[in-house]
Order: sequence, then C-alpha cells, then structure tokens
Amino acid sequence: MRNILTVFILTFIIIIITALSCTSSPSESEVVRPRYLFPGDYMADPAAHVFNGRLYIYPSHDRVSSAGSGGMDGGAYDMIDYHVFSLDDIFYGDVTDHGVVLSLRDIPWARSQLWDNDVACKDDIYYMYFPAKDHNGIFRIGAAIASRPEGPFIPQPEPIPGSYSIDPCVFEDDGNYYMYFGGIWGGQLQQYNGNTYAGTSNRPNNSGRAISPRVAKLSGDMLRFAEEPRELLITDRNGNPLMSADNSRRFFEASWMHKYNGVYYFSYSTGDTHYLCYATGDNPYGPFIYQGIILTPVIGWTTHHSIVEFKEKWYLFYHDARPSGGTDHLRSMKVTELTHLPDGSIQRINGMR
Ligand code: FUB
Repeated sequence: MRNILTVFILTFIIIIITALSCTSSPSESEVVRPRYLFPGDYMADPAAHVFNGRLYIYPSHDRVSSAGSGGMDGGAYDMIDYHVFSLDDIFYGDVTDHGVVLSLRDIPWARSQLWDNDVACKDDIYYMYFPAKDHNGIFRIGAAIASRPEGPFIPQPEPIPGSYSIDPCVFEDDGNYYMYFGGIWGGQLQQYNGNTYAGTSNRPNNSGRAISPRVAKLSGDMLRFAEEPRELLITDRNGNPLMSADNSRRFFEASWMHKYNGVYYFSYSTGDTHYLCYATGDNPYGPFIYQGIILTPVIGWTTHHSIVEFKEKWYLFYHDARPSGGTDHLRSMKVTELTHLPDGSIQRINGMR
C-alpha cells in the first residue's frame, strides 16, 4: 500500500513540474540577459536613437569627484563631459565609443553638472539638449549642434530662453518636435510655479497634486521653445491627478516618450521609490493615464532609461550601479529587450537581472 502511495505522489509531482515548465515563461538560459554596454567606464541615463540605420546612445558620463558624496542637491553627480556610443547589433555587436563630444569647459553659461542629455535630428542636423547648473547654481537646458550623429557638438552661447530644471527628452511627431523635461529634489522642479522661479526649496510640499513634468514644442530652428512650457498631467484610471504623497506612482525625473500602435507612452522615474513606470495618452500633450511599472528597482538610487525600436524589436536602455559595487553616482549603462503585450501594456522587467 505504501509503495502505491509513493508512486502516486511521485507521478503527481512529475505531472505538476511538467505542466509548469510548459506554461511558464522561457527559462533564464533561453532569454538573452541584459547587456552592460560599456564596461570600460561609468555611463548613465542612456538616450538611444536610430539615425541612418545605426543605433546611437547619448549617456551621461559619471565620474569620481570630490564635489560631494550624496546630499539633496545631487552634488555627487558632478559630470563634466559627454561621450557618444554607437552599435549595429544590440546584444553581440561591438560598441563604438566616439569619445568626448561636448565638454563643460566649452559651454560659456554652464558651471557644473552635465546631467542626462538627449539628441534629435532635423534636416540632417543633430541637436543635443542637456541640463547644467549656470553660474548662479540654477539648472538650465542648453542646445548644441552637430552635422553628424556622433558629434562633436558645438554649444550655443546661452541656454534655451525660458528653460529650467533637468532631463530633457525630445520626441518627434508628424514633423513637430516636443521637449519633455523636469525633475524634482536636486532637479529643482519644485522651485517653479508654472514657469516662474519661486524659491530654493530642496523638497516639494508633500501634499496636494504631484508636480508635473513639462512639455513644450520646439521652434523651427530647434533652438527655442515655440510656446510656454505646459504641465503634463498624469492621472489614475478615474481621471484623478496623481498626488504628491503617491510616491510609488508620481513623476520624479527621467522623462521619455515613445509611440506604439498610435498610442503615446510617457515613461519616467519615481525617484525615491525607484521605479520606471509609464502612462499613456492619445496626443503628445496628454493627459496621460498611469498604467504601471516597466522596471523594478535596480542596484543604485537612480533609475533612468530610454525606449527605442531597432530592427523590428523594442529595447529598454537603462543603468544600474552593480559594477561599481552600488555606488549611486557611478552607474553603468545596460540594455534589455522590452515587450508590448497584445493589450498594449508593457511587460514588467526585473531590475535585478
Ligand atoms: O545623471 C544625473 C541625474 O541622475 C539624471 O539627470 C537623473 O535623471 C538621474 O538619473
């Protein structure tokens, strides 16, 4: 009797294991693991674009600095130049480092902290947009121009008039170019009422509506705002604006926009809760409805990304601080595949992989 029972239990376990292995997602060995793109140096905030059939990456260039070890103003993120990288095969191709393409010392209006940048192309001219603190310690956004995607980029003598805060991302739609920008805490967005500078607070008030990222259409010459920056509203599924205290969902920094099947996907970091998440809308200005998490927390405080289609597949470019042993301001850029599910949602990615 006991033998029959043992055989029965073993058979049952084998059936369950077989069923699970048939229905679960592919095993780790079948999925291409995320790739660290440039082990030779610390690069973060990778903005990826396809230009002339090749994939280009525009990251921040992290470095060891005596400027600070942390703190509320992000002083440890003390970057002084940008590199450009390019590649042709996401997981297995060589990654070309095109070297330094813009340096802080060549930007007359900027004093410190070259943070996340982005690049757009119009009429075969390449425009880099980047934040830096000016000589008064206020973040502004500058533009620099190149004739090739790999630079070098020549900076404009002044920041974009009316620009402020950090993390510009530029998205082209039907021949119009929109800049999304802003970041709270060290990114200074809480210091503005609308577009007006209103003080030096280090933290937003944790009550009321969450602070909104900003969006502005760019002028025909790509060097100015064609309109006053607008607030980009993110709501829950009932149309209620996300609140400041809702720090697992509200906007913190790291704006990115992509379009898939006619839907606009605005993605961003939640900062102190360390998620990359997304909200969808039916036009570039929104409103956007919060949908969920794209990437769970990575090693390191910041999380920042771009989403791009290349050779008919979609990818998430991001960073973590695993290679530096978890030093928050020494980050390494990575890439992994991103999946839009049939219902339009984005499959969640594990940040610890
Ligand atoms: O790289 C400096 C800052 O850290 C970026 O601007 C933020 O988005 C965060 O990643």
